[in-house]
Amino acid sequence: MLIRIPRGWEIKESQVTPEAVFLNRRALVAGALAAGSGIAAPAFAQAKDEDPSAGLYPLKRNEAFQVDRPLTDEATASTYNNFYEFGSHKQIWRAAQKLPIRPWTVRIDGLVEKPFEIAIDDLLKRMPLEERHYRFRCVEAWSMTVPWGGFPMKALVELARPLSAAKYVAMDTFHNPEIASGQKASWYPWPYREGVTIEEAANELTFLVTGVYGKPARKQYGAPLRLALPWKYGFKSVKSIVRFEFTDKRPVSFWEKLQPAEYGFWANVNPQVSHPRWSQATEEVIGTGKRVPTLLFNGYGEFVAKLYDGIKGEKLFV
Ligand SMILES: Nc1nc2c(c(=O)[nH]1)N[C@H]1C(S)=C(S)[C@@H](COP(=O)(O)O)O[C@H]1N2
Ligand SMILES: [Mo]
Repeated sequence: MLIRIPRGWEIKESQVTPEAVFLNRRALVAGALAAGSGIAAPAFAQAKDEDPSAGLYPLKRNEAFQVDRPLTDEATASTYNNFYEFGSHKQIWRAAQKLPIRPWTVRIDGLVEKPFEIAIDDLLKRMPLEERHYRFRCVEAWSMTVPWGGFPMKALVELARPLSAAKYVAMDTFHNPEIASGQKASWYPWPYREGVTIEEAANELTFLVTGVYGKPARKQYGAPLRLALPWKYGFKSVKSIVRFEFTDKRPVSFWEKLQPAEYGFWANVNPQVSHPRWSQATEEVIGTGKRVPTLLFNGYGEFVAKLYDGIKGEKLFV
């Protein structure tokens, strides 16, 4: 396997799609195929009766989480997505419609009192659902503001009953190359995996997303269950989760396996710490054509800065 990583000076600012820099011709071809083979459904096509959880929405908004910018408009947000399972470009929404989201079972295992599986609709019944408006900052220096529906991850941790030895929670995306043609690209370490510490998982900001824009999440957002960690770069917010593994070993995530110097475990947003190949000082607010200064912890320091106080010798911002 040969992954060619372009050097910084070979990349123009306008081409910065950092998570994709190792793309070679094969990957580009695979992406194009994925885009072409999707079912032709408009980005908004999601009949209410298609999703058995539709009746749960809209959810009551939790006003504790305020944002200082307008929400990104839905048409823009639902047609500009990262979801490498369906291609390495931003227009994967069409190909993602192939993902079957029922039945959908989530497995909770590892260092827990008793491993179990739960169907997504049973999980939804047991979790405290609400809407939250969060900023969202991708490592590629763009951002959105999104009205997520879902529940605090803390509620899932309580349901899981982890043993005291559990220090981290790893999360895996589905693996089905027949449906997600991006997963036929064997040079990626599928399935997509991410992880957080138990303290991060239980932080009040950490949100498991089941809905977006007042209805069940469209498939391109990572339906039926994805993470939202608004103070970390977007790649930490893993989509279409099928497994939560409680573990005492720090998980090595998808992007960290590929490029540890560029996509680390912590990946907290910090405008003063550049990505090895570009500055993180500002971000393009998608849909506005404007760049704005990036904020430390993406503006969420009051909730999360204390999580990192005692941590020494770690790259907290890459
Ligand atoms: N399974 C999976 N999860 C993923 C990704 C992915 O490619 N596969 N991309 C990540 C990245 S890089 C970003 S920026 C966000 C994008 O979320 P959005 O499409 O809802 O904006 O999803 C993250 N979660
Ligand atoms: Mo991203």
